[in-house]
Amino acid sequence: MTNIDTKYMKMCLTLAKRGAGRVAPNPMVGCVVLDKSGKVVSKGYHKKYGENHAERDALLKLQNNEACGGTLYVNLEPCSHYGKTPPCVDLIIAHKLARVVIGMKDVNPKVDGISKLKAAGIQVDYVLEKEATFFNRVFIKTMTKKMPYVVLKTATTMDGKIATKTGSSKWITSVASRAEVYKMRKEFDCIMTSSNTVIADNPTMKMGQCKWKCVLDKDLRTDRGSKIYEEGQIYIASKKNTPLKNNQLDVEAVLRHLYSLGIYSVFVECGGTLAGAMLREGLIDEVYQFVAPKILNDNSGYSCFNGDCINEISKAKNLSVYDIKQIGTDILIKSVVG
Ligand code: AOF
Ligand code: ZN
Repeated sequence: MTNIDTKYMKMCLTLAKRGAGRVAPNPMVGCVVLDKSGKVVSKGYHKKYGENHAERDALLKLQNNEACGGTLYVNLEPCSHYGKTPPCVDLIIAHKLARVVIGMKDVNPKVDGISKLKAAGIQVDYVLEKEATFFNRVFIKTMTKKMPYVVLKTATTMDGKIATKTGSSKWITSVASRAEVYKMRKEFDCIMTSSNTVIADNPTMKMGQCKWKCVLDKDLRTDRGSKIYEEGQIYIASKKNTPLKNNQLDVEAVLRHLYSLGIYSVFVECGGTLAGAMLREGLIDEVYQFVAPKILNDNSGYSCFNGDCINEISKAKNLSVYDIKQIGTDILIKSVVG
């Protein structure tokens, strides 16, 4: 791995990011093509679901044989199957590239591009594999598990509380944090919450372009006049349409159903009971936690996760923080579960 390889793979990831929000369930992919002398002759990315893959987008811009003997960088193994477009490997081979540098192997079982490239005498190398894999974590989950990617948002005091014992919670975080939540919702296909949250807070959960809202309402206790139902496509999961597990709605079954509706990412905003149950069941991929500089100083307040009875600290869930930023007076911590 050279600095040059790293530089162009980073460029692929930056290009790929432009497709965010438009390519799901496909991955975000970017591509950079260098000629024999190492000069960049083309760039491309996967713009929209169903449209050209990144490699095709880049290679079709070439006029002559500029890429012959050159290097192609792409953050995902080039495809070898006939899908919405013909295989990218065939085009790479036709352009006579000498080397292909990829970020990660494709998890799509239909794809076997690396061996096809090698069989055609093209050198294949990996670079920034960890970064490229993390970058397409939503695609990896949806492709391998046939389940939507789940991010749980919570907003707490510094002692991890979401409300006082009387249920008072407005507002823990600042106006700026709440505006950030509104922006976040747009990045997901669906917002999910519980009947408890709808009844206790009557939230609007405004979402801009986000298409779906899912309310987990086992006994259909929520009032259809609640603000959450004012906009969006609504899916109410109740015991009438969802199996039960330990006398509660089987949230995994709900998520599978959402996937069958074409929902690939879910943003959960709820209280400690649902958050705790989902964490216990291994249904949360990431946590976005807003922490306000407030301390409740009262153990009988409500905690953001309340789903387990743990005696040993070694049994606590482990998360990996990948992003921290200050939003107004609060801090936003983004972390991956596990
Ligand atoms: C690539 N480059 O830019 C993308 C790839 O439905 P299709 O025909 O577009 O095929 C989708 C599959 O192709 C997808 O699941 C993934 O395996 C691969 N996506 N591959 O080489 C790209 N978007
Ligand atoms: Zn392709």
